[in-house]
Amino acid sequence: MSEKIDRRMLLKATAAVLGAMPLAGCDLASQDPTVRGILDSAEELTEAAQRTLLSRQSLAREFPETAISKHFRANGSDNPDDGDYQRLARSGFADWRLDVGGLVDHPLRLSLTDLRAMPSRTQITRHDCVEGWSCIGKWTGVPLGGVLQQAGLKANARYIVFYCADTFGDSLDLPNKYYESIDLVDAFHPQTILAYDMNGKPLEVPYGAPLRVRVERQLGYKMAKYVMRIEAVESFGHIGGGRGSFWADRGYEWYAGI
Ligand SMILES: Nc1nc2c(c(=O)[nH]1)N[C@H]1C(S)=C(S)[C@@H](COP(=O)(O)O)O[C@H]1N2
Ligand SMILES: [Mo]
Repeated sequence: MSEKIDRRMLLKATAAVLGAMPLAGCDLASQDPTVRGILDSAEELTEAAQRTLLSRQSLAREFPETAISKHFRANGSDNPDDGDYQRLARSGFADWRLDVGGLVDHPLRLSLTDLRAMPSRTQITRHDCVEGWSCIGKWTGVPLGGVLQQAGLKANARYIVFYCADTFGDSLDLPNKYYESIDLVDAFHPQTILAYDMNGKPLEVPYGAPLRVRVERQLGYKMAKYVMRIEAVESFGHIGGGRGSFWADRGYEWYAGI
């Protein structure tokens, strides 16, 4: 990733974290006294915000092979009974495709073969569930940042939403389809991957086959399993129950840092 892109990402992420106005990158706009004022005040705030962002960019602890849990607990959905998913699972996910769309220049439609041909990352990390249990697993997958760079994020993209195959829970008032979202700081974190292997084998159904998110600086519920579609958005108020996450809609934090 070039320095220029890094800085642009950081500025965009800063604006997102501060809830500030999106920063105009255009030279003409920055001559405008109003825009200039916004840019100046954003710069003053940037130092404090950057400290937070730098800590969020640090790596989660990685473990040796010997630390891998003998039994990794499966939680939440462990075998989606949704018809489309069951059909895809029966053919070993040969017909499964990951759709990448929303605020991108080049929407993508990727098969598992496509994903496996992209640069990968393997990491042995600890999964912490909000319920108080932890397991250590080895994950291999494609860095989400690489996929997003290939798709080309539009300037107003601020969050990445993951839409899952499973319907979980029986709330009558809220949509029950599992979904999650993260901001661009986490989306471009080097350990944020779309994992297709677990402990050196293709991800099994209880753990999110064929593809699940690993976002290692946050709690387990952020790590969407059974991912079918990724969408870059400016806001998520219109999605699900409006709080950007199946569990945030049910009272948990949207940002679940550990
Ligand atoms: N699609 C989907 N993703 C999900 C869930 C779920 O029910 N459906 N549960 C979440 C929770 S609460 C946790 S702790 C982890 C569990 O992952 P595991 O089954 O690999 O342990 O997945 C998260 N991602
Ligand atoms: Mo969890």
